[in-house]
Amino acid sequence: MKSAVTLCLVPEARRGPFVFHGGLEAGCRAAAESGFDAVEIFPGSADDIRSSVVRPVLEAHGLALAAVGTGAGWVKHGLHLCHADPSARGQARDFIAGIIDAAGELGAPAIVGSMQGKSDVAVPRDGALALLADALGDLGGRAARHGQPLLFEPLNRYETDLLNRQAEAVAFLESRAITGVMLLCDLFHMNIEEEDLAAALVAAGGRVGHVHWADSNRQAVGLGHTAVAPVVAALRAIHYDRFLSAEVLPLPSAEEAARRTIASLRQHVLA
Ligand code: LER
Ligand code: MN
Repeated sequence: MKSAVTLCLVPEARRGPFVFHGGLEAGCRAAAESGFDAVEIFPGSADDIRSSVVRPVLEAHGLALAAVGTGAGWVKHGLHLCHADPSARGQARDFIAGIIDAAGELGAPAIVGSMQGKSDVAVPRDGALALLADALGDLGGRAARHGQPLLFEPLNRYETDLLNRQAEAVAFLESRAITGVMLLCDLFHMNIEEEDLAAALVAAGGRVGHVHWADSNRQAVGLGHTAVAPVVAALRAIHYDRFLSAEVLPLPSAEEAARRTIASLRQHVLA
């Protein structure tokens, strides 16, 4: 398993669960100095992660790109895949597609988290799930053309009413024959929704494509009360060898969140 840390390039998301802010160069330098293998970037749009801009910075700091978030489509533009307005849904899909292509050129997958959306009075849950299935099928195929999975992230009930648990998401993908999509299992959301984090990971098995390595309070692992030893044992049991990415609040500071995350990885994963 490899380590990653979040780097947010979007001023509107400064209060979000991201460790580093303040630009690509400064964030990558801090990530490398902290000892991470990779960064997970939250860009304002595909334009922020042009290969000609990002690749030299990653190379200069010896970092990989773990994944790229698409949530700025929601945070900056109010777009999501189940929006009642077809033109907003189309723009949401185009926004994600642009990031899939730009991330793909850098050899990384894109994430669908908050861009999955939620139901509302105009789009009841069944209809929203049908829209989501159609979009994920299309975008999963696009990601596959880059040799990447599309990472779909079940979110907790306070963020969406669509798919909150890993098993629900797997059943959804399988029953609708959606290919090219893997799960992003965020330990913070799982702490709210799952009965047993380790059992949920084992059940998701080979569908687990990315992990957000966060404690119960969305701080660095070690600063909350999630028992991560069984989580790591579950990931080993399913032969998970991808990223553990610290999508956590920069508390008590970005540097300390990074330091505590690396310490948790040394204690539980690299030991
Ligand atoms: C994104 O990775 C995430 O976990 C969400 O909570 C963002 O809304
Ligand atoms: Mn997450």
